[in-house]
Amino acid sequence: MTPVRLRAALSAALLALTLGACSSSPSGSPASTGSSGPTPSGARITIKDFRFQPAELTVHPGQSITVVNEDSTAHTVTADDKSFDTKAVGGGGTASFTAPGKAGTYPYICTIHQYMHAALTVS
Ligand SMILES: [Cu+2]
Repeated sequence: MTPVRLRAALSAALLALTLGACSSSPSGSPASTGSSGPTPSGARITIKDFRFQPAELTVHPGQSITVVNEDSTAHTVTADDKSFDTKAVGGGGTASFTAPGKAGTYPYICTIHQYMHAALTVS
């Protein structure tokens, strides 16, 4: 091997090393940080014993929310500002509504039992 060829071979080897190091560097999966944000899907409000559960629910704008009435009497999920209203959901019944498109906290009540209240947060 002539010195020139040797140098060429060496630099080729170096190049390969460098490329190898590069391509195998930080291409790992972007560590999915178990975001403790709002549940993206399957949002649900359960009504039981004249109470909304959870009392505070956070959803995305426009998200669909299922309301499950586990009581034997009818209830409603009605925003104070009327931005959503399931109307009466019969005992054992299910309804759904769409969260407002605007971020904010929306207190709501059951219009039949107005001491029942809770809040929906859109963010
Ligand atoms: Cu009620």
